[in-house]
Amino acid sequence: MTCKTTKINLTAIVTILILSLTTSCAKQEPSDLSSESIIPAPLTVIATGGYFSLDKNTEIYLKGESEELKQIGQYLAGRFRPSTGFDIEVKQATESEVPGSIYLNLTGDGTIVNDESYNLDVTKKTVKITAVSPAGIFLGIQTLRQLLPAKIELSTPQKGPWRIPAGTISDWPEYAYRGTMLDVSRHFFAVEDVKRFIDLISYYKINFLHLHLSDDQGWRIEIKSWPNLTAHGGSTQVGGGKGGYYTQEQYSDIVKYAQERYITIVPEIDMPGHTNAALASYAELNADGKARELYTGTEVGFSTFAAKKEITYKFIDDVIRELAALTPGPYIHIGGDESHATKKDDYVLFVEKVQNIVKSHGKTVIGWDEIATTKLIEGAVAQFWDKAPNALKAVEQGRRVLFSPAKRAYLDMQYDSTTKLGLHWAAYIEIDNAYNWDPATLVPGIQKENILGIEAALWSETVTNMDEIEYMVFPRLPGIAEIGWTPPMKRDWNEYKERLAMHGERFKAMGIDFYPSKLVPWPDLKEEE
Ligand code: NGO
Repeated sequence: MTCKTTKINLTAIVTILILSLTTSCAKQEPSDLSSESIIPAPLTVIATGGYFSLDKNTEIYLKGESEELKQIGQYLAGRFRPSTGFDIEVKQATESEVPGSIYLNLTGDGTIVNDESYNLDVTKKTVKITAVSPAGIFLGIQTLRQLLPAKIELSTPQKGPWRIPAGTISDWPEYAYRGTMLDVSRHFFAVEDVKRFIDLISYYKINFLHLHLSDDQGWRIEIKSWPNLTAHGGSTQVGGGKGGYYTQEQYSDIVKYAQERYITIVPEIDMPGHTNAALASYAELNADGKARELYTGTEVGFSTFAAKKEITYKFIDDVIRELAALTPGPYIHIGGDESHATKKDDYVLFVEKVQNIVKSHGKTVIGWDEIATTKLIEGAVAQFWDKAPNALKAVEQGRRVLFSPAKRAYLDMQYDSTTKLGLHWAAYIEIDNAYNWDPATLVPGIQKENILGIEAALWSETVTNMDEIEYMVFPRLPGIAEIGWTPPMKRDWNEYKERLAMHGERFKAMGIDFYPSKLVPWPDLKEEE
């Protein structure tokens, strides 16, 4: 009896082994570009059969004179080097085409739609990414990475083959703004963590990173004219840990790192509420002239700048001036949410004045949806997180809306009632809920032309380190990225979940600590060597 069972089990095991070997061999023969799992889904994909092989002779050729293009070439070579072990050279292209090479063509080909569009042409002989701007080339590279086996993302040498299915992809985004927000105030995250975060989000073609740099619990950006903001106001965080802050040099390093990945940093100084860290650092910013105690809890809505004091605006002007000088991007975010301790008249006065301060430093203002209850200056953007009527007020004023509805796009919301990290005041957000919506139809009265884009926000009351960041962000972010990139007609949850499943191996290869949702048919994810 025992013997028989063992025999049957052995036969079963051998059959499974053979089956899994044949399927994994089949997986190594990519020949149908149209069945590849690319996230966000590209606009058009035409498969031509066969594949290109990346091997030790592959070189990267650049067409177009541009320093940025050279940097992108190096970036691409750098991405492929650790896992392939190939020392891929980056060279300027000549007239004759070198078979077996990757071409980055900053020349356009007459079909390119905008700065973020790219064409990717793969034949047996060459791979070509064509765009009119370096951003387009960079985005095309993200697609290319996803066409190689997941192990391309590992940091140790792997065996090939490195095959890319042949065909043509022609692609551009639905929305110009595809963002993520990271709250570095409630818990502080070191420069290295932010850089890793930037690398991970760029893989999904996210192009804006909003940094929530100040809140009741901590001020995280050095302001040279008001040094106590960080010396005192940055010295703690939720739970009483030691907090931290970015020097201007470190911050500029983050900005540059992001720029090199075609991500624009949007800095936020939250005000007039959510300002306890500043109010603890400078007594004069309080209406009663008394400094507040540092705060390490998670309540909201108790702090406010003194809207009627002149010093408040001198302070804000200094802060925005220094921040604008560190910000190559167009936007500065002024918060404006949950100012429950500010009288309504004061709030209106304050937001109207601060919008003009931002403008005077050459930047475009963004604020949470509450700012739409005041008169918005031209170009101002309201970030819809909570109240649709506020978002509508912005549209009525002829302003655009950035979509971050808490019920769908808050990455700090728990997946379900068993999730240990996170909050659930807005909703439990499973992977399907995060994916299955369209900003252009979510709020009646707000259409695509009123929408700047979409942003997924990670608040960090409960999130304390990189692993926890990754667990809350993945795998919801790829879905939100697809909402921002791919037109609604081309999006379907049932098809998406299959593609997402194939990214499990990529998450693993990148060392991402993701939430293995039961709604997604993940393949068996083996431990990486
Ligand atoms: C709200 C609040 C934040 C919280 C977050 C938690 C906005 C815009 N203000 O979103 O202070 O951290 O919820 O989910």
